[in-house]
Amino acid sequence: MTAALMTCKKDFPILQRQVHGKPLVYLDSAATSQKPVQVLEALRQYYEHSNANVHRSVHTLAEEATALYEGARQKVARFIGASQPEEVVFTRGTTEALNFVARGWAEKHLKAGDEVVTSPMEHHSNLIPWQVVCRRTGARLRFIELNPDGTLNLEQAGEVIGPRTRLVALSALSNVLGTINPIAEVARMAHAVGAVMVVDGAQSVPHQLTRVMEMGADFLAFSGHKMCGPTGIGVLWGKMERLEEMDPILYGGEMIAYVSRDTATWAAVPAKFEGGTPHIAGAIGLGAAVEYLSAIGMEAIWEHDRYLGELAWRRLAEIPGVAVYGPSAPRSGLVAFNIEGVHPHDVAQVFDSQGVAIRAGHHCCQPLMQWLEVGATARASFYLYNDESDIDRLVEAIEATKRYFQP
Ligand code: C6P
Repeated sequence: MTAALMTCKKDFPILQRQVHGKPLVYLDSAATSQKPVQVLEALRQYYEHSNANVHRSVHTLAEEATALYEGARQKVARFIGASQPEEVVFTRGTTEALNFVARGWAEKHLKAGDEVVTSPMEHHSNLIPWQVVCRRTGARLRFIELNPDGTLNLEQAGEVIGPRTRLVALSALSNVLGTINPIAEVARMAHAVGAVMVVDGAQSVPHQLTRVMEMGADFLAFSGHKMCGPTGIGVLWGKMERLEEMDPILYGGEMIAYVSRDTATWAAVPAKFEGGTPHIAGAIGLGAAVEYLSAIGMEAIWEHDRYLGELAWRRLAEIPGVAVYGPSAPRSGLVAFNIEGVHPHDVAQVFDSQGVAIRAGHHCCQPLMQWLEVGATARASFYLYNDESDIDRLVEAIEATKRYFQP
């Protein structure tokens, strides 16, 4: 572990909290991450010194706010290796970004007989928009199946991605299985048949160094709140030509070039997609978050998170009566599990009494739960502020749960 990683926990005030008289162990970063003082301070500074609307007025505060907002766009663009800041569209989060692509690009370009390809491990945000697009256009939704260990069946991907495929939508990292998907490889398959590649980066961008050009994505969606930034802000990155051919979804203030009584024309990308007053503070906070993560180093964070995910998977797999899901390695920094005979919600409740915060449920992945043949799972997810001692607390909480339910 690098020195920066070893000392970063002190940057997160909430992690000093006690829960039910025990030191908090936060293992729910896949749902939302905690925020460092650097991000909290950026939000405070903005509201205390520069709060104004952006791209509208010319007074000093408004110009400061606009410079901060556009500065955040530049920081995010650098963070993901975009070729220009204008390719970064601020949205409310991954869900909104994917819906923008579905409504603004796919509905416009797809017709009956076309095919959309996705996988059964997708979050509902990267499934339902495509179901609806297919229903509206007459296109067909197809799936790349999974291998028994929860990895993608690439051989079958080569069969399902074919001449009728217009769009492939895939998550880079699964929020349940911890599977690391071979995005660049699937993107090559998609491009070979002239399809666009949409990547759900909700779980990957916070943890992995992202280089959109090498990834081969046409669109990438992610959320600020899972990467040390505020809630309510996220990003749709798109190749400029794709964004230019995409229709806006939100009509109103600041997304226009010219409006008459009867008609209107659109502003250039990205303003075309940012109708209404945006989440200015959120964007500024996200800018501070990507600076914070970059200073620690995304390669080091990825290595650290993967190490914890793989270690946790191995340690939990050894416990009698515990089922773990997804591949053993390589895997990302989370592990979904079940304790025999105990409902995952009860598991989470006992964990909470021990000060250990995890998530339980279907994780917005009901088709994946059907594939796993379970109703729900518990899930522990790690981030830069976790370490091996947190896995010890996780294992202790499992033992405590077993004692409680199986005395
Ligand atoms: N997954 C989880 O606990 P939003 O809610 O828009 O910020 O992100 C949606 C989303 C999309 N794709 C993936 C792969 C995700 O993991 C998520 C969010 C959280 O797993 C909350 S359901």
